[in-house]
Amino acid sequence: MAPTFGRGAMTNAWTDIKNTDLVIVMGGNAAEAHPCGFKWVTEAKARRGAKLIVVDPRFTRTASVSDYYAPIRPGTDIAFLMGVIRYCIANDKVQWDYVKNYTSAALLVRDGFGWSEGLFNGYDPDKRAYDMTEWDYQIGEDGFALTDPSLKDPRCVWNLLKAHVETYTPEMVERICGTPKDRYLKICEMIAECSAPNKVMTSLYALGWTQHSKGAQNIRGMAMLQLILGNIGMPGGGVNALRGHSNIQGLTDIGLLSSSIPGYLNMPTDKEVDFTTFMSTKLNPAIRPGQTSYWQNYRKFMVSFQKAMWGDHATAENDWAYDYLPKLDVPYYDILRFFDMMSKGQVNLYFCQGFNPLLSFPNRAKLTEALSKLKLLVVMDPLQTETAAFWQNHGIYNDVNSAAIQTEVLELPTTCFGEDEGATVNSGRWLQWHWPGATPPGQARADTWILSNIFLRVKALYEKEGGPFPDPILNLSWDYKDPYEPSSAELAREMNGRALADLYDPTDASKLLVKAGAQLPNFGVMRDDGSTMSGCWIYAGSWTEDGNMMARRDNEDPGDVGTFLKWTFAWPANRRILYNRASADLQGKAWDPTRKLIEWDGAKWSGFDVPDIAPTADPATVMPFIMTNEGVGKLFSRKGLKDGPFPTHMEPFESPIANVLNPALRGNPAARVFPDDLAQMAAVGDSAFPFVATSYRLTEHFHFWTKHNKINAALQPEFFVEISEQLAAERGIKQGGRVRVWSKRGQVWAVALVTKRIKPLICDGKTVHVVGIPLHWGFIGATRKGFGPNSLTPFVGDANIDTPEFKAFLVNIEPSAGEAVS
Ligand SMILES: Nc1nc2c(c(=O)[nH]1)N[C@H]1C(S)=C(S)[C@@H](COP(=O)(O)OP(=O)(O)OC[C@H]3O[C@@H](n4cnc5c(=O)[nH]c(N)nc54)[C@H](O)[C@@H]3O)O[C@H]1N2
Ligand SMILES: Nc1nc2c(c(=O)[nH]1)N[C@H]1C(S)=C(S)[C@@H](COP(=O)(O)OP(=O)(O)OC[C@H]3O[C@@H](n4cnc5c(=O)[nH]c(N)nc54)[C@H](O)[C@@H]3O)O[C@H]1N2
Ligand SMILES: [Mo]
Repeated sequence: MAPTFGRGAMTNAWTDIKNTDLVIVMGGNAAEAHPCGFKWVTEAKARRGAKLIVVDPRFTRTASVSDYYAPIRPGTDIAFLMGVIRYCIANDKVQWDYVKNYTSAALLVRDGFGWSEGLFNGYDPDKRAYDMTEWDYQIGEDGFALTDPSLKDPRCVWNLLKAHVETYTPEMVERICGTPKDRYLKICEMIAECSAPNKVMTSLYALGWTQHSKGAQNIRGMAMLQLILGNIGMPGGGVNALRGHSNIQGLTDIGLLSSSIPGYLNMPTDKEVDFTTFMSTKLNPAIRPGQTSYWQNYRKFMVSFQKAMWGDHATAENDWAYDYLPKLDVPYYDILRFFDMMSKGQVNLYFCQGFNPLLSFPNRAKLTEALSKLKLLVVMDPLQTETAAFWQNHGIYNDVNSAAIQTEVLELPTTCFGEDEGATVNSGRWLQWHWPGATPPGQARADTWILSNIFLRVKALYEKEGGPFPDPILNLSWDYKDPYEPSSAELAREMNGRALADLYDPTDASKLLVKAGAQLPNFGVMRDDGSTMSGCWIYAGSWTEDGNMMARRDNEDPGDVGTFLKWTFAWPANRRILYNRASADLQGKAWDPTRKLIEWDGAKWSGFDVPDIAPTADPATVMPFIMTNEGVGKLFSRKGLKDGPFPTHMEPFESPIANVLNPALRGNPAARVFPDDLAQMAAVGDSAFPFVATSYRLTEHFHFWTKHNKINAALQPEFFVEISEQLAAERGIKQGGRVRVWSKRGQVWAVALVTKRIKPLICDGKTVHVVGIPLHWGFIGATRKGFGPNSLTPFVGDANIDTPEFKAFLVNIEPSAGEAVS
């Protein structure tokens, strides 16, 4: 979403779903994986007569309450979505005023950009990468992108998009996706209606889209469609990324991914030798006149972060302690790369905190090999995990030679999130403060206690023994009442940030805005001269001089639009619907008077949400997508994604049919794949692995930890796989019988669930069977011992963020010894 809208977060809020006319759940199964949030879909259906469409390889529990369902072959959503865009353009179902003004449709693209046979220009097969030079606008002498507002120029984004989607005819969509043409066209028709300014669709997705080697492009397909329909910024609209773990949104916000710093700032690379070089690519000038291009403030957030980290040791003279930051020598250390290094013996110590990779990461045989090569594995978890016990032999369920494994394993029992105080950030970016629900048992200690103790001991060692560059550790700000256990309140206040000197209004030097030592009211007051500090700029406003905004529980909702501005705090700046300026037209009036959110009164913006635009920004000049350089939503992502400015159909790495656009392509041509892993993948159309497998969750379990709970264990006691009646008949498999399922990387045994919920699909003239594999079993806990999909899954990820390709791979299946159980 960031390459399209400017921010990578769910655009709207859970409570806003009630405002929609049409919900499309594609690439997720919200009724099962987000049952609480799904109640807002039920509200929209019951109160507004909203319709629900589900597109999923399986007829899920979400599908069972839908108005319209269509099946799709795993890993083919781009073809489907590009086909819907083609349909909208061909049938003039476009919200033209929105597209012309609020998207990049009119911008002109360089002549060198083009595509053929499933590849864009500039592809180098040896590097598995594109040269992106030509993926850019034509820039005029004034530094701004050239445009053709009449949309006649063949090089304008709109005409390029129109030509690009021409391939995806209904026949082509059916051929690639296996979705019957009549079902597909009915869905096109339902979606296209939402191009009217007073009709709005919302998209709910999760892993059915992300866990593919082209996951980011799946999401971009929907982001572009929603721009064409004029549904971004609208109440009841948006692209809603439904997050997973209760605080996974918080995890990305505070920079726990190896390539980021809190607030979506970039971790420097080793080529960025000093702060000036680092900042030189982050100046973000506006590329159209008069636009906000808010990332121009980057330096303020970066310097404030450095001040939060190193306080008085971060000065103008030492480049704000830029040298203290680690520098990346590769784009990032994602988990696939890290485990690959571990499997090659390049890692000695692995600290595994709140994570059970032996079950949750792909190609378990490789993970076991990798963990066996460590000297020390430290597991911080409230529960026993399979990862901590990877060296134990559990028969077929974990068939290892324990005597041959030399890794030392230390388990540090932690508290569980339910026993802690703090904020959990939900998908809708709400930071909701919570209080401990129970007292931690036994020797369990909070994660902060464990990490603080380790830090203070490492620091003491550096103090005693020195080292090549101890400064980042010795000088780290650690200003807590109890240094051995900083409180959640102290950490939250630090993330919000405070003034380090009196802050005066830059336009009126006599006006004191914030006095030294006070909590910052918002990120608008941050400075790049060292006079402010903030651990995570987007959280500014969450703990102000008025107290803990995240603990607020006032459910007042003027206008009944579901924004609830006094309930907790939402980043950024308590906005509930991102890009909400786009809910109004060029005069600043709501497109749909029944969906009024914010409006322009001739002097300023106001309404039921915090405006996502400067309060006095003229509606005719300043466009709504303030985080992009263009000010508009991007139909052409320029160099934003490694695998192309438009989404193009790519097969999964393991696929039953060749890419119909270019049979020579394998998977995503720009995805990184390690050579040993490629050798472990089935060939395209491999007759030894004829079936497509996908993996997913069940509502009765949460990953691998609820199997410790007897009630959940009783509800879903045993590992099974789902297959169609046709596949069962073809292979002589009985309902409830035992089966063996194997891929090129491993095998599992399971109970067969023969179901009408999965049907064979016809793709490129070939019958394709889908095998469904749920996620939740292992060899520890109260359930029966079992397996999960990851003994089978391939070790490859998305080209842009390396989320593993868990949702589409090849397997074989046969009946196995053992009695039928039901
Ligand atoms: N009860 C419960 N709830 C959970 C979790 C849990 O373990 N248990 N886990 C949480 C976490 S961390 C996450 S990330 C979320 C995940 O939330 P979801 O993504 O909704 O969950 P999944 O069941 O993994 O996958 C969703 C659906 O994607 C479909 N699918 C597979 N491949 C494709 C494809 O190529 N295209 C399309 N259109 N659909 C496809 C699957 O059939 C499945 O129905 O759930 C969260 N909520
Ligand atoms: N094939 C396939 N594989 C998948 C997926 C899929 O759909 N298909 N989904 C993927 C996704 S989206 C996810 S999120 C992963 C989930 O994979 P994991 O995150 O590995 O699974 P969990 O069981 O949720 O592990 C979280 C651990 O955190 C512990 N924990 C709970 N509270 C605390 C705490 O306060 N402190 C500490 N230190 N620990 C705590 C729990 O006891 C648990 O052991 O699986 C991924 N793997
Ligand atoms: Mo997740």
